[in-house]
Parts: sequence; structure tokens; C-alpha cells
Amino acid sequence: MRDIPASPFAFPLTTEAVALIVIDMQRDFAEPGGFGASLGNDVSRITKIVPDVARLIEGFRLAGLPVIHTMECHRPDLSDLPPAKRDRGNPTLRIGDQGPMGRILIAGEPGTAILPELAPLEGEVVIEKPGKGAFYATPLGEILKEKAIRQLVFAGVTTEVCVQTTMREANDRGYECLLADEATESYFPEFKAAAIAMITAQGGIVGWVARVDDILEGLAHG
Ligand code: TIU
Repeated sequence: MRDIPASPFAFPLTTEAVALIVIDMQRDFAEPGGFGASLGNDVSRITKIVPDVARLIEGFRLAGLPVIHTMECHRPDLSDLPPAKRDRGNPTLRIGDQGPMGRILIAGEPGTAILPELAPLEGEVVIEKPGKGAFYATPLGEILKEKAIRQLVFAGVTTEVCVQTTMREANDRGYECLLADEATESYFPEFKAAAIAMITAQGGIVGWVARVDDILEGLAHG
């Protein structure tokens, strides 16, 4: 175990029991014509974190530690898409509609893929999830138990939606959760800041936040 600098206090990084979970770094959230853009968001904010997510992934791979990827997506027949999710708001394209990168947020479509710079390696776990949280309706919990994982380092998008939801699910299940500051982003800078404040307030009620360099240093010396 090695303490690494973090907020609200040092994180006890335990290399025997930690995994990286990269949330939804998909073209649909990062490129024009995808789901994020269809909701009216400026998606250029998301691509800016790709180098920091990439070096965090590389650090876990070099240390021989698990990297788990998630993808928000639905079956082509939409049987796992509740109307409450599909019909929400007034997007230019709804989940399942044909967009410039294929059907929006549908498994197997080009736009649903993880960004090529962050593509999973053969053998890495990829969780397809129909919800915002990665534990809901997925095998993630069983996979983490099998691997005896007790700590999760989080990267990905968006900080206050799928990342925070999954951190809260994980925290309730007993995992120690650490968010990598520069490796997560929101379409709204003020929401990223608020999510981090909520996560770390009250003595780390949901978890910790740390800088990518400090996490990598901890892995290298763990
Ligand atoms: N819209 C938004 O901020 N996020 C999502 O819909 N999904 C994820 O965060 N992955």
C-alpha cells in the first residue's frame, strides 16, 4: 500500500486490488454528429482529455493492472431502452435514430465505438451498459469480485453523469473510489467542479480525487 496525494486526504493505493475504469470514452460523446452533440453540447471539451486518459491507461497497462472500459449503448431492437430515457428532452436525434456515425448509442455502430486512441486491448474487459451507472444491468460487480478488486480509479465522461453515477454505485458496494482529475470532463466546467466538490466533501463521502501524475507515480512505485 502506498499513500498518494489526493483530496480530501491521501489515497491508500493498493496495487494488488486496484483497477482502472474508463467510462464511456466513445465517439458518440466526443465527435460532432453523435449523441452528446445531439443534446446541444459542445463536444470539443471531451476530446481535450484524451491524452491524459491515454497516459493513465498506459500506466495501468505497464504496471500489469486491470483496465476496464465501459460503453453506454443499447441493443438494436431497443429492448433495453426505457421510453423515459429515449423520450427525454428535445434532442436533434434520439437514441436509436440514424445519425452521421450510424444509429445513435446502438451497440456495434461506428459512433458507439470507443475513441481509437483509447481502444481496449485484447483481453481487457469492456462493459456495455444501458444506464448511466456501470453496475446497473451489467456483469461488472461479478467481474470485480472475481478479480478481487477493492479500489477503482475513475476516468472518462461525463464527470457529473456516468462517472459520478458509477462512483456512487461503487461506493455503496464498498469500493474505494478515486477520480483522476484531468482524465474526466463534463460539457459544463461548473458541473465538473461541482461533482468533484460533492464527491470529496464530508470527508470523501463518495471518494477521492487526485492528479494523473500522482496516480502514475503511485503505480510506478506501488
Ligand atoms: N449527457 C451526458 O452528460 N452524459 C451522458 O449522457 N452519458 C455519459 O455521461 N456517459
